[in-house]
Amino acid sequence: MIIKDVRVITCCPGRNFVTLKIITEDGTYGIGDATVNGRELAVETYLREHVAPCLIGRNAHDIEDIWQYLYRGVYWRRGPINMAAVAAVDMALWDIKGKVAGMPVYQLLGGKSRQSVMTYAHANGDTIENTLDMMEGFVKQGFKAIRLQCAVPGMDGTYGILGEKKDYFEMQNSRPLPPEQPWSTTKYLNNIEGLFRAARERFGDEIELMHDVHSRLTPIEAARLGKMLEPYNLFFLEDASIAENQENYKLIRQHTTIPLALGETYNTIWDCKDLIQNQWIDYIRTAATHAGGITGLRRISDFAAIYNVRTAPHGAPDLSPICFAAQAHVDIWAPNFGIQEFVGFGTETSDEVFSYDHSIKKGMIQVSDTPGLGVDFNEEAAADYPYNRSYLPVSRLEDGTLWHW
Ligand code: CS2
Ligand code: MG
Repeated sequence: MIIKDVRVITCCPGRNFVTLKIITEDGTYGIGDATVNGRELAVETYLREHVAPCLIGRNAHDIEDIWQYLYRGVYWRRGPINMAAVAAVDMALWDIKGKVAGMPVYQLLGGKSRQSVMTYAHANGDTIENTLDMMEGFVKQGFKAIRLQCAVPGMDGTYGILGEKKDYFEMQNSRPLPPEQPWSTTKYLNNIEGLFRAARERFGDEIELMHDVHSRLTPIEAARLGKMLEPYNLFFLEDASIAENQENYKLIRQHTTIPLALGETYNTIWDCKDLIQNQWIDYIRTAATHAGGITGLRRISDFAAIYNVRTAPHGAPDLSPICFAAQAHVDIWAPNFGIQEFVGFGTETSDEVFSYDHSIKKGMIQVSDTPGLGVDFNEEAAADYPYNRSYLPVSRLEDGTLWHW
């Protein structure tokens, strides 16, 4: 299975995605996702100029050796660009191995630990009522877990809701430069409890609830929020505070029993080592695309299992359907799987470019049995959607200080 060709394609069917295609001598190919939101061309260039030439002539079956070659072998370890490239190669090689074996990737990992994969949907609204109306739609579809985000009164645009358009913040429309949004911790903390109180009043105690703080609180503020939300039994509180210094979570943990989730921006097992081995978190949210592919996630998952930490992979729309497929295989295998974030398979235009054999029923992913990852990429269709520079917003405190977004 000698690698003969490596192609990198960046397209924008509704939002930007970087896709890697590895083709072997006999024409078998595998695909991987290398999207780094807002920095797509950095990873595209890295893959094309630095990684692709090193892959030609290697045996596509040597997934582990190629992973180590691209990680240890580059000297510059870790980092989002490097690790997204490693991830894309890794996914593509697992895809090829599955196709050659005639098995879905989860079988190669050791088989299923469950029949389907539980997900949580996102309800975002400009008011508590609108957020809960959106939640009702998901409850009717059968989702058993919902993340709630609500605009903060008195602030123009909040994480989850963007400005007057009230569009979902993740959708890159036309943003030639990063939009700026104000942030007030005081206003946020004065309002957030009302959202969860109203959700429990309207939907009862069985539905699982989660919330993403997007790292905007200091550790002691996060501890206060955890205590405040304890009565509403959240499944988890995500990114309550920045954890560049992982010890921040020791402080949060000392004050609250709310389950904590973190890790969507982490790139390797080393980034989550202290959080996991000190049991400062309950869910590790590393994504296949950003933490070294299926090989990276599998390693993190096994390490986390020792400390009773479960997995909850990042599933935002800036991860392509290829990442989604890769994670679905890891999710159905991982003995310590927790929950999968799910915001749909994509948009109408992205469906022209990506096709997938996975489906969702009542909030549960039915993982494909197609050999490989069960996802495909149409290069011709992608050519109709060229790259369109776009950025995530940035946050500023009301006095102008740049804040965490
Ligand atoms: C968010 C992300 O889904 C989430 O939990 O935190 O969507 C995040 O904003 C984006 O992935 C950033 O690229
Ligand atoms: Mg998040």
